[in-house]
Amino acid sequence: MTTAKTACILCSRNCGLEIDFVDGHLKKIRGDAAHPSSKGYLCNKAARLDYYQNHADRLTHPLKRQPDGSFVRVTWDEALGDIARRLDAIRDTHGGYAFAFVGGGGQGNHLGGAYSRQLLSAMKSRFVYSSLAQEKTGDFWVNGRLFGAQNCHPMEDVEHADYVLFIGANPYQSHGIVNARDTLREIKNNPGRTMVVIDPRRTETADQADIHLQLRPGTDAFLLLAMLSIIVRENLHDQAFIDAHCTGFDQVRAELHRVPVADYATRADVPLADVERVARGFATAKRGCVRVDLGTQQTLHTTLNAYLEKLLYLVTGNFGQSGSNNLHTAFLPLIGNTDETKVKPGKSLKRTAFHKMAPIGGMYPPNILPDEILKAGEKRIRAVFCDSSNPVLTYPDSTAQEQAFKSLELMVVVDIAMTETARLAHYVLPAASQFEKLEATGFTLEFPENYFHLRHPIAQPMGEALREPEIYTRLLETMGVIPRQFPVLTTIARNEPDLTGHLGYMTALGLTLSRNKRWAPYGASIMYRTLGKALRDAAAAPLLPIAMAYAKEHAVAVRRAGHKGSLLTLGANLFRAIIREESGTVISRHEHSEMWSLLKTPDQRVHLHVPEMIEAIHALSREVPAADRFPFILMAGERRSYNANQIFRDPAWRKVDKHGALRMHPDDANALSLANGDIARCTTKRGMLEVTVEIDDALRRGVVTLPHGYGVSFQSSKPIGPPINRLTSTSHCEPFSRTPFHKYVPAAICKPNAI
Ligand SMILES: Nc1nc2c(c(=O)[nH]1)N[C@H]1C(S)=C(S)[C@@H](COP(=O)(O)OP(=O)(O)OC[C@H]3O[C@@H](n4cnc5c(=O)[nH]c(N)nc54)[C@H](O)[C@@H]3O)O[C@H]1N2
Ligand SMILES: Nc1nc2c(c(=O)[nH]1)N[C@H]1C(S)=C(S)[C@@H](COP(=O)(O)OP(=O)(O)OC[C@H]3O[C@@H](n4cnc5c(=O)[nH]c(N)nc54)[C@H](O)[C@@H]3O)O[C@H]1N2
Ligand code: SF4
Ligand SMILES: [Mo]
Repeated sequence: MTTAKTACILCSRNCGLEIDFVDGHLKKIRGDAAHPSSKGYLCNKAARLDYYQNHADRLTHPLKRQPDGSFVRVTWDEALGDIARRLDAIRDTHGGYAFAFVGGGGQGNHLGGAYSRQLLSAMKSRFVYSSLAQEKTGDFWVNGRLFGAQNCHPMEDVEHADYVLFIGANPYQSHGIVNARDTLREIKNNPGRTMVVIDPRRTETADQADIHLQLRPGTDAFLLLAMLSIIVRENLHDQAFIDAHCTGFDQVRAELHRVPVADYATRADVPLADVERVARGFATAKRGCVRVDLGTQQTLHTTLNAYLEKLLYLVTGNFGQSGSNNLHTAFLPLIGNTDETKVKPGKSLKRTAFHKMAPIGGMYPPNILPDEILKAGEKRIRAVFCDSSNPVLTYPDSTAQEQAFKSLELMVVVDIAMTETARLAHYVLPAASQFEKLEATGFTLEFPENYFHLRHPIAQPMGEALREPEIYTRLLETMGVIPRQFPVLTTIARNEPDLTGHLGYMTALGLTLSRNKRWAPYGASIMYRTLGKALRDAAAAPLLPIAMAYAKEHAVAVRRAGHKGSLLTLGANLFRAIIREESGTVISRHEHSEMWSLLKTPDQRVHLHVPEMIEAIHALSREVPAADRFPFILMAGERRSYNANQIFRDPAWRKVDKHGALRMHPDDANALSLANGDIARCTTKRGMLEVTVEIDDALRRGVVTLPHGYGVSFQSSKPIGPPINRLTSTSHCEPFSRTPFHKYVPAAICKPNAI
């Protein structure tokens, strides 16, 4: 038995863990009290992690699909040799439009991204399709306009707030905030603090709240505008804050004055007195913050919702202080900045061939992927590399995604398991699990103290599985884009005394890359093969320049976190600490007043006036509620106690809710003569599923929910629980960001024999 430190890989909190590893199994799983953020906290799901590590769908060898759909085992050399030849041919014949990278890191594994993204350069492509672009890109776009860059990302300091608004977020189940259940309990038990939940369902979080506004689904924009209007009409905005830190308030205020408050409260179906109470309460609280999630991001008016939610905390001055919303630093960069107004003269954003869609935050949305594969003619995507994602189950319209993937000239899946998506691939490449390699995430989302957790392997890869750094480096070498050896760099890395902070190596690398510009995009793999030889784990090598850049940009805060060194050595010392500290490292400690330096607007002010959003406010005022032939609104993808994206495959991991039930209000169930446990049919414009009914008086009438994370065909079985994206469609999305309206899917429910 060994006991090792690592982290949970099931959600963006990545709580620190201490695990007893016995005979290949993750046995006793405890919270790690030394972890800088979770401090020993865990939720119910972490105890089940052995079901991720050990299950019958784990991959142990590279596989090649045969014409009859079966797979045969091949060697790594055969697989990578053939993949490299086919990629070269596709690029040389059709150019950069022909290749897309799909996925690239789930809830726990972003280090591999430093390596996998190099393949885009090798394929002359910029097309990264990511799940983040089916939830957060509307939000990133707004951040670009308000704060000057799409990767200026605000988070909320719920732990220290007196007044918290949860809008379309259920942190009791989904977490996403520091030690969610403890934090919620503390607010609940403190009479001086107020928690408001805005959600069509009385969620587990709403059960802890002081106030629950059970709005009609898809009406957040109306409700938020009504709240903002009340705030400016009653002069509850923070004029001193606005004068000091913002521009454009006058135009915004003029718009807000025009909002028909009572009408909009009615549209949202929330009593006006409640809207007023929350607007006033939030605006006058000493320290308030707003947390949103998929309930505003995967529903109608996605991008406008993001703008209004941010206006709420900005006009009330709840920004840049303890207990408010704050920008934070980023260590591993997750989000890019592709704001069309920031493109350098002579350059343009790479638009997709069919939808002419520009990237947001550097990513393209899953909703357009099938069309870009099937309908883009000569410029269509012909080859896809899919890594750490299971788009057949998780992207909108499983049937369309399958059809598109089946038409590809080359599809390669890198995963730890045989998934629904992998079954469609020409090659399936087995990756080491997250407990079998050095790993980390870019979920470094805290302020004023931010931390980074580099996890070391606690087990050996299974069979012939390889770690992603090795897979992608070998592929690039096989494609001939980088040589297999760099003798000079290897020698310098080996011989340089550790104390110099790899300065000699970094200088030599800089010279090599400036003399051989064609190698510049492949720095991660070059460092892995050369500097890696001098490190405890080669995969850490690209973190050195990242740590150096971070230390340069935030030198004062890095030193305040206890790291020492001169301008030249601080970064290398930070890098060393990151490798050494097995529970995670505090990388920076800011003062709240320093948050303003993280803004990227030239005047370091927040630009409140966003013309496109003002236009969206006008469009909203003209919107007439649509009559639909479907009587229900289905929320396709609820977070519950036993789902965790598509990370687990073995259904035995679940203690409850084995069927992934359809929740429905008792009155609706009565009207359809449905009882708990009955089978019902759920039909949408796109598909039909048979589901198990669970009666739930926490819902609004006319709203039903299905969970995310089910529908797995474990060991090629029939889908277990609802594969919800059979019900969703690629065109049911926000026209602007193309994020799907998963929380607002018109549906009909009936008894199976009723049709
Ligand atoms: N247990 C568990 N936790 C997870 C995950 C998981 O799969 N399982 N996944 C992780 C990931 S990737 C993510 S992105 C997060 C998502 O986390 P959340 O967004 O918190 O989770 P959801 O349950 O998808 O949606 C949140 C709430 O939105 C509400 N909602 C639906 N429609 C509307 C609306 O029109 N307006 C408002 N205001 N609310 C609405 C729903 O009732 C629901 O309570 O969870 C993370 N954590
Ligand atoms: N209808 C509907 N659809 C949704 C949602 C919804 O609410 N409703 N939620 C959306 C959201 S918010 C998200 S974030 C996505 C999530 O969906 P995806 O982007 O598909 O992400 P995961 O489910 O995390 O993907 C997990 C895959 O990564 C593999 N994996 C695990 N560890 C490793 C590793 O170390 N290396 C490699 N190479 N692979 C690994 C797992 O085996 C699994 O196949 O789903 C989205 N889809
Ligand atoms: S799933 Fe639970 S234990 Fe795991 S990181 Fe999220 S909150 Fe922590
Ligand atoms: Mo997500």
